[in-house]
Amino acid sequence: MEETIKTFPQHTCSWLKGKFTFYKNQDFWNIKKFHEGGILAQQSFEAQPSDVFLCSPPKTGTVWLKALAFAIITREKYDESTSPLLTTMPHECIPLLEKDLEQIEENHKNSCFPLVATHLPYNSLPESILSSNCRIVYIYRNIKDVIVSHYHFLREAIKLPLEDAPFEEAFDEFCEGVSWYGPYWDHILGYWKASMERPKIILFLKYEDMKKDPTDNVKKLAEFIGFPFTIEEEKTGVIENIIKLCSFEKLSNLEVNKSGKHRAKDVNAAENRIYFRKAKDGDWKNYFTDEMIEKIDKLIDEKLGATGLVLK
Ligand code: PAP
Repeated sequence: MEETIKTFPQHTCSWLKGKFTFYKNQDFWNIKKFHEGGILAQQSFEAQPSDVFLCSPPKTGTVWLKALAFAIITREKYDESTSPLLTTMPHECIPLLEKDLEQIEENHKNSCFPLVATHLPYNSLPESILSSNCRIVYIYRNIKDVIVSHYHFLREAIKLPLEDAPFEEAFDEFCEGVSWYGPYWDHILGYWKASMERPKIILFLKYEDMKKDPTDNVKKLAEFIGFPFTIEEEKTGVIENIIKLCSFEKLSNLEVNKSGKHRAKDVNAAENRIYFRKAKDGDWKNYFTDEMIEKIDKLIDEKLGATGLVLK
């Protein structure tokens, strides 16, 4: 398959000093190994109707959503002092469709663990997910903060110092649609259109809304994935405890997330700390010029204006 992927259109990021190449297939950009994993999943993955998919474009709050969903479904077994989240990076708690097919199949056979994560665009999801009517939770985020987060993540992934990574170039590239699993707006549009057609099986969450009202959003999430809170749980603070456990402050200060590595056995294993940067709404204001603001706002109006989603 590697040879096939090499024939896809390619883009090497010059601002990353040529150390990072995206390939385009099925209308989205990705690195080789995740295209490979996505294609493999399309060819062989058999979803079960009880599977719940946590879907997102990168840098929109995936780690947070995974931690919350994991804490929700395991709350009878663990509490905030015994949760595996205290010692395991949230990405490692939930298998990724593009990477962990064996583990997902194992879960199908030997457990009733329903969660699977993916960054794949809606149109590239394996057919069995759609035909099995699996529930899908989708998280998205203000595009400007996503651009900044994406910039730092790629820069850190190849260990490029800040002063050597021109933000303007990264910004222009993102606006051209070249980003991890991008174009970002197409990713959102795909899931949004599907959610209009199948509202009962796709839940849309917004990063900024989750910050503003975590309790309401966590309740919504728990109900949607089939693990609603009881009145007794609400009264005894179970929701608040889950929110605290999964907060940026808590997770980013855990030893595993400060010094551990994600997929430690992989040659290019990323450090967990790069998944926990600032988690600040509006950090983009420290990076964007007036010209950039105008350009991105116009682009988003053009691409997503009709959806009514607020991304600015
Ligand atoms: P991924 O797609 O590479 O897994 P993802 O988790 O979607 O990344 O997004 C990372 C962002 O979520 C980071 O944002 P920043 O760069 O603007 O800081 C990261 O800091 C933020 N983040 C990580 N954990 C949490 C959390 N528990 N609550 C809120 N935001 C978080």
